[in-house]
Amino acid sequence: MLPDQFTPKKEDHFTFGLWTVGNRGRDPFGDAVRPPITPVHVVKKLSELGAYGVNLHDNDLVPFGASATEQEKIVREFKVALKDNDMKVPMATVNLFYHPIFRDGAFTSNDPKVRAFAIQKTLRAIDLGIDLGANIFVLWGGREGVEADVSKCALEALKWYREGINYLTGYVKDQKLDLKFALEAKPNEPRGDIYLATTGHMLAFIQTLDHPEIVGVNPEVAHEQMSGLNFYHGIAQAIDAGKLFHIDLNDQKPGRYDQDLRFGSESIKPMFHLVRLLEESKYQGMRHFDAHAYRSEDEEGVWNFALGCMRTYNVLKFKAAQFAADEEIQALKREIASEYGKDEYQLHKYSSGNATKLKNASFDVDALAGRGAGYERLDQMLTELLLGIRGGISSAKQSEHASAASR
Ligand code: GCO
Ligand code: MN
Ligand code: MN
Repeated sequence: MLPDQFTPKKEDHFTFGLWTVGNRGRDPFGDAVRPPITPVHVVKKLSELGAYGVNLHDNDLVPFGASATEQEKIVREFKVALKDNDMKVPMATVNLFYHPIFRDGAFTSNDPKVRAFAIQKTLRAIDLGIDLGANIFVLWGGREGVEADVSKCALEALKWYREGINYLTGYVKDQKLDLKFALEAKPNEPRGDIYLATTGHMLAFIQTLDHPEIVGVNPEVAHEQMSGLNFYHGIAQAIDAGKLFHIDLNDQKPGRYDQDLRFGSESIKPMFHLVRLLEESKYQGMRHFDAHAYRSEDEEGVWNFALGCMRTYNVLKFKAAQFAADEEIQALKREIASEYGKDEYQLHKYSSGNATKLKNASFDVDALAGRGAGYERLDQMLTELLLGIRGGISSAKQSEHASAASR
């Protein structure tokens, strides 16, 4: 494909997990369909495609149980590949789900020895992440849940979960590491039910921790959509709370298992709103993809998948700029806003005087209730813009808005 304005560039800050492009297409019903791709090859290929970096679980790079000498050799070679390809590792994480020891949870296992092992493994993964330059550490508690609630008390499990995270933030503070945690929610899969099922649950939980200032969230598109939730709303809440430290971009058909589809391959309009929000709110973090190629694909399909994720983000960013520059759309938005008038009751500020005024105010309830909103026309304009039959703005203006949106 010839380069165009949507071709990914380093400054777009796109990252992929080693486990994403490295996914071999195994599923509960069938074996791997693709040969393994080495981390060094992933780094080279992603860099060629324009990605900024790669993220990893400890065991994506260093096999479980490797000796210190083996680890040292693997990390040394990996660092050379990063340097040669101008690639970064902005985020690291820990695998607390694959090994059978975690069959009944890691931080929330009933067995204190398993909980201790999980914390030990995470401390070591933090050290590895720091060594590779990461400043975000994601915690996804894939096994932190139950099939049968008779197995453990949910209150106890939450207490253990909190103890685990407090231990880790204690370590980061004590060692003066430049690292923040991002908690990733998921409602189920692989467990029947996973504790702290949504980003909203995580945001509330964070406030109960010892060091909430270094803990935020890592929301994933698929995980919120599995619960039938509006991802854009969840992201707005995370931004509002100052907690959007990282993001897992992918896609998902509603009501399915976790599909981890190519970003924007299904939910074009919701992902438009998401990208517009990320860009306009000046989100500073990485645009990280936690998705994988269809099982039908060979390695070439994997790189097409990766390029597709990044291009779709850039196309949606361009569409957000077009939306902002579309005179008719903006005029309709202004018209809608002006019809609503201004906030004459000062609702942003309680005072006893304001409250007295409000209690005595009279409203024309019938007129207010009878008014149509105009959103059918507005949303149709957005639909046509996304389908490519609107966009009558000059290319100069488009790039002006695109660069404003990326600032
Ligand atoms: C999943 C999760 C994981 C995590 C990853 C980072 O559903 O499998 O999304 O991919 O994001 O383990 O901790
Ligand atoms: Mn997922
Ligand atoms: Mn994820």
